[in-house]
Amino acid sequence: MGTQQQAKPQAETKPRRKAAVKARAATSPEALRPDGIDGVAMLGLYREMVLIRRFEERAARAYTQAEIGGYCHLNLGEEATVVGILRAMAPTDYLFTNYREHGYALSRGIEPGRVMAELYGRSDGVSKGWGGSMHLFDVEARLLGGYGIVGGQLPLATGAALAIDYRGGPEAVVCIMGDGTTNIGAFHESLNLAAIWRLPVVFVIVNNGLGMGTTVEESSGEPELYKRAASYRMPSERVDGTDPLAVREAMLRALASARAGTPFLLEAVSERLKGHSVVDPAKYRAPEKTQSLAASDPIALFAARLTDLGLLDDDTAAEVDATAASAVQAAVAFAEASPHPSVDTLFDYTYATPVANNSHRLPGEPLFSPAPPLPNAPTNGAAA
Ligand SMILES: Cc1ncc(C[n+]2csc(CCOP(=O)(O)OP(=O)(O)O)c2C)c(N)n1
Ligand SMILES: [Mg+2]
Repeated sequence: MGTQQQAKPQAETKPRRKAAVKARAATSPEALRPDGIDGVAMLGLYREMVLIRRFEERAARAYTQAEIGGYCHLNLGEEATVVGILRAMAPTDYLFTNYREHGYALSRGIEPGRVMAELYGRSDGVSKGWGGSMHLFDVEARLLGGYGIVGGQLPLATGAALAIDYRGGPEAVVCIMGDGTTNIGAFHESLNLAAIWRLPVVFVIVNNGLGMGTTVEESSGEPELYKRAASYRMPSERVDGTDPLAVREAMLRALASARAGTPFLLEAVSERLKGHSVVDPAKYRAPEKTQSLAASDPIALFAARLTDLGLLDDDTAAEVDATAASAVQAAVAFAEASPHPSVDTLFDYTYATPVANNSHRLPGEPLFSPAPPLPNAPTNGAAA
């Protein structure tokens, strides 16, 4: 698909930054890459995609059974993009994403039970039950959220890349967003800063064609979103998001660029197979469009490809499916057995500064009541 390689702006780089870039570039890209893709690895990608699919279908069911509260957005149709991105990342790289992130957590290797328990709001969840579907967070897996505010993750990811740059580490940051997010101010601010500071970050737009019910064409002056990078003289590329191998290869190029000090914008194009969230029946879609979605199903497409290559037959496909189904069943059992978090821990992970764990106190209320009077403040009855 399209590519757009641009010359880097020749802004003066401070010596410290130059040293950091040199250290990153000197780290062998091979050492940072996962193994190449052979038949076994391709089947592994397929397994991951099927696991995400079964997990999301089960999450949808649990949501309609009121086992899951809050909002719930699924990666249905984006499985190839998810696994392609994750397979290109080194384990030491950091990942930021939005609220549509269950698949990213699973593909990052987080136990399905811990992800499901978080959706159920239970204490064994990745965010100890206080985050829910939109706020999965796991420092060990270097998954730094899960954000419900559209675009909220972009400045944070840029800041993380700045921290890496200061330390001179070999890591990179990957920041996922939807197509609708490219019209948020933080998109411009983050890409601009990443470009001028030459930060090790890859911004990935998962273009599923819709921001809730609004199409990319209706919302974007430039609907070929990867071209937005030109405003920052940042290299960019558009890739078929239904092809996990193409996504992985594009992502390896993007990460190599970012590690060498040139941030990258990657656009992966796919379809959102269902509504914006579990409760959205997506009635705004034309019936013909809904019917044609099956042709963009990345799992069916990859299965056909693996079959052609002689890597998948009916028995193997059935075994992959059964394995994923039983992993998801075990995840649900784990979530159901996990206790609800204690109300005493309500504020534990909310504020950096200590706040009394008193669930009757509202955030922002003064800690000590009544507040002491201000010096020189008029007191009741005092002459003005
Ligand atoms: C700042 C902000 N504005 C509006 C919303 C409501 N909202 C939630 S998701 C969404 C659409 C985002 O679309 P996109 O970036 O394409 O991501 P997708 O849902 O398709 O993955 C909107 C407008 C929000 N959460 N945050
Ligand atoms: Mg979208």
